[in-house]
Amino acid sequence: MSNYFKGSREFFPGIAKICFEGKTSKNPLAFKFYNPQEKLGELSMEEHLRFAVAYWHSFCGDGGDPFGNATQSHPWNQGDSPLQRAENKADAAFEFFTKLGVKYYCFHDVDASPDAESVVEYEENYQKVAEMLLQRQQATGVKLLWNTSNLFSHPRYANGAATNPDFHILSRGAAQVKKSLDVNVMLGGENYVFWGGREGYTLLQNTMMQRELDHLAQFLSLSRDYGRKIGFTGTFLIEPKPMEPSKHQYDVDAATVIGFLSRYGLDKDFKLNIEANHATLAGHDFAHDLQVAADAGLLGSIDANRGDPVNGWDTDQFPTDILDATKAMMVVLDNGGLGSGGLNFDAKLRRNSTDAEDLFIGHIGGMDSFALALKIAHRVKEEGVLAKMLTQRYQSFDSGTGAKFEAGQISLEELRDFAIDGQCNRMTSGKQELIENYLNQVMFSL
Ligand code: XLS
Ligand code: NI
Ligand code: NI
Repeated sequence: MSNYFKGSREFFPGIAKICFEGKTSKNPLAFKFYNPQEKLGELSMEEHLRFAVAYWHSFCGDGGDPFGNATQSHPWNQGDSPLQRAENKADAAFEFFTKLGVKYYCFHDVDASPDAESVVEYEENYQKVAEMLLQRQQATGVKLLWNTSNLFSHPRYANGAATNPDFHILSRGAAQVKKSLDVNVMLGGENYVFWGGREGYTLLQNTMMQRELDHLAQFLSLSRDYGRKIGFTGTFLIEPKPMEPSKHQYDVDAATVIGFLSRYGLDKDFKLNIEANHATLAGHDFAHDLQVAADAGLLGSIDANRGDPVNGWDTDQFPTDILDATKAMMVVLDNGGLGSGGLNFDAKLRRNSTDAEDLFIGHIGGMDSFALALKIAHRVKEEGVLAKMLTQRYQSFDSGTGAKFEAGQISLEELRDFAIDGQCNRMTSGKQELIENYLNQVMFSL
């Protein structure tokens, strides 16, 4: 198996395989911190981080925004037919994955394959593209972290897919999920994602919210049953997001999705795909939503990106904030990793980033940031200072009456009697500044 794939033509000429050169390197096309084989504990960086490239932003994005046309034109979008262009795109994508040294990728059905109005034509296109992708996976060893169906771009989905008030539209969404699951199994996908793009509503007075939620649960259950029937053994993932495009999205944040999954008995097959920029749009820290998912045993995978604190929308920037990434990696390490999940760069170049090398530079920055964050988080875990502080902070529950309380062995009257021992007005410092300073100190020591 060759680890370098070049299709009939090279789409990133002049860019060679990206190598690790260390933190003093001045080469923008080299890793400063991401050294794939470097071990941290039992696992190498590559095994801890399981990076993936997102097909949609990297190979379909063109820099266009609601106020202006495309700024980035891609050579792979030239070709006589939609399927020829899809094949060019696949060549460009696998050239990019292998030059960057990323082992996983993710895609929506219509990122990779030409969309069609007719279900049958859609399926035929997708089947042909899946064969192209399989061939390139086999040639390079690159694997599918997850695929998903785009149930939000086409006009038919203006009122949602699984929660559309029109059953005909729901069925069309189901046809897409069915085919995407077929393709997933064919490509050996490790997870399958549902992002509820337009599953939500804008006007309560024309919406039967409870009925829509029941439909969503039914849609997910049928998808799960079909996936299991055809041999999908991976994890189904739901990706929470609070707004954009809908006003009231049903999958607002991790806590909401966890409540939904357990209410409908879906929490055995579904986990969460937490995206940094979605967590911040919901008014949370990235690490908060990761922790909520981890505490429920449902942290499945990560869409690694970041928002801009000044903008109130999903800017999907490459993650370069080391402290933020460190806090995320601390949760991931405490969770014992991401299992079959990974870190997918759901991130796009800025509108004014127009050189071919910029796509590499964006990913290199994201990979270096998470590599450094992993090193810091690993060091913090090894030193055990924070773990010790945490144990001490809660030690009054470790023995005596506190332990009985946790075990459900005392009454409210006994709690009252415990309170009169005189210590119930004491103050204990949470040491916030000390912890913040400590994290910075570890960061600068590496
Ligand atoms: C959009 C989402 C989307 C999902 C996959 O905001 O992040 O890209 O990751 O549908
Ligand atoms: Ni995402
Ligand atoms: Ni997003």
